[in-house]
Amino acid sequence: MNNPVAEYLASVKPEAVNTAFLAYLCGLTETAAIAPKIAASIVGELENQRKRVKLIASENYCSLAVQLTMGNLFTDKYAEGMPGRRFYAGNENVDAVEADAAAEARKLFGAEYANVQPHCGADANVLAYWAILSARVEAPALEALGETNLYKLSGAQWQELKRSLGSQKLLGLDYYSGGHLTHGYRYNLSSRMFDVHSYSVSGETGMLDYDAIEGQALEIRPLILLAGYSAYPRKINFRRMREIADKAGAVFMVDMAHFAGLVAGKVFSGDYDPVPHAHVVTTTTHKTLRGPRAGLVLAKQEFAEALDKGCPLTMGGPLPHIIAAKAVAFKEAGRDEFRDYAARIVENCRALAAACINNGLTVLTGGTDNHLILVNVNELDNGSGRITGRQAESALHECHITLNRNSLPGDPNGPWYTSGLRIGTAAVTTLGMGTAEMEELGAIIALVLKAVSPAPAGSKAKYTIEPGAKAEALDRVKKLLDRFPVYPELDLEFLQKAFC
Ligand code: DSN
Repeated sequence: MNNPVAEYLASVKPEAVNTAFLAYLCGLTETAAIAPKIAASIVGELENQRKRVKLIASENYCSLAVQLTMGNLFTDKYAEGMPGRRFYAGNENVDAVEADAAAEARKLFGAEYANVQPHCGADANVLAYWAILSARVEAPALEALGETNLYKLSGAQWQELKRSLGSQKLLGLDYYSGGHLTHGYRYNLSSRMFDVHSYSVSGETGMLDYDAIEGQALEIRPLILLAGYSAYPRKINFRRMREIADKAGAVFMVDMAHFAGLVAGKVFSGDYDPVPHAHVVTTTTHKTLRGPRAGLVLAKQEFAEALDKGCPLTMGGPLPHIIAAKAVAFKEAGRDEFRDYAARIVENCRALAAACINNGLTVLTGGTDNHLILVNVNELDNGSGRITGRQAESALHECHITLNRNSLPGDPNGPWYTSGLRIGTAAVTTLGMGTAEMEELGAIIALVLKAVSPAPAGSKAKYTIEPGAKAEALDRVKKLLDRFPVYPELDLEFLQKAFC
């Protein structure tokens, strides 16, 4: 097509113009004029997402309002500092956007303080860790030296202060129990910043054992007690965790990246809402919260000063165009429809867990309280050997079901091959699917997993899948997705003709 925008406009009556589609079309036309392959890949991604059902627990589909807010001239601005106190001139509008986004975040979560600058969850965690170190370790150390300003320290004092900062204890959920890499995993910066200790889920129930955590915390006396997860299917009692932190003299930090949408949507309230209980809460904004790919830190006022020094502490220039999209997402998450959405995520997840169990799969802890379940695929023996999480993930992807393999507590197959699958319902709930569709998805997943065998025998990555089962699964996924298209506002056929 010479000019896709003109062709589209000529094909519709003015009152029938689809503005979201038109906006996409204009954007892709600009992109294709410079980089046609990039435009084709964007359309290719839509095609891919239309034909594969997304069950990755950490992904979602944000609104087109959020997406379109990201593509604007704010990307050209440098804005180190905080609203009203920048290291560059010309930030009047960035100030307005950032102040609005932070106010929306505070209102949505009932937080005393919000920093909307982190680019992602890992960024938010590094900022939170250093702000806690600054407020609780560095500031008292400076005070003991009769100083408030790092620049006034002698070379020897500065060296001594730096040495002391890395020796504090962090106590978080261990990786195999569902903790995140940034919670002290050996290959992550967090394990170099802190003397890391971990608590695990109970070997009997697969759930957190608060009395055991309390015993550990009182023995270790960490600077930070950290709660939160990437792969734990149950809710956490944050009031109880705060009690433990207080007894141990620790700062209580929560990483709610996975379940921020359930907090915003009031599914997790009272003892299960981390914001009133924790000193510092971090999150991503793109998982259950359904905003742009980015991060956020919420905190009690005590940490505001340290967090406001995020630049130059751990961050450079913020991304004002993404912060604008965060403001849009926070407004969306404050609506009644979002509460309904959050409740349906969990309802769907419970239905999916039941469907998996009814179809003979092993679901850890016997169910879920949140948006994800963990399935132990290593329990299945299809006659020619047990499969790994990696084989299960690949076979399901071949059948157009996208999810990810995951380590399980005490996993004999390690973090690469794994024995588990993590399955989440945030994205399919956005598409409008309900419990009937979860029953169908559970049945299709079981159909595929029961048809997979390691091949050659003993392989942890290669596999065969029985062709009849694969054909049936592909057909059933297609029928499901035909009823629930991703971004129905976008005319895929038109975009393919224009850009592919
Ligand atoms: N990668 C995200 C997840 O899948 O949980 C967190 O980093």
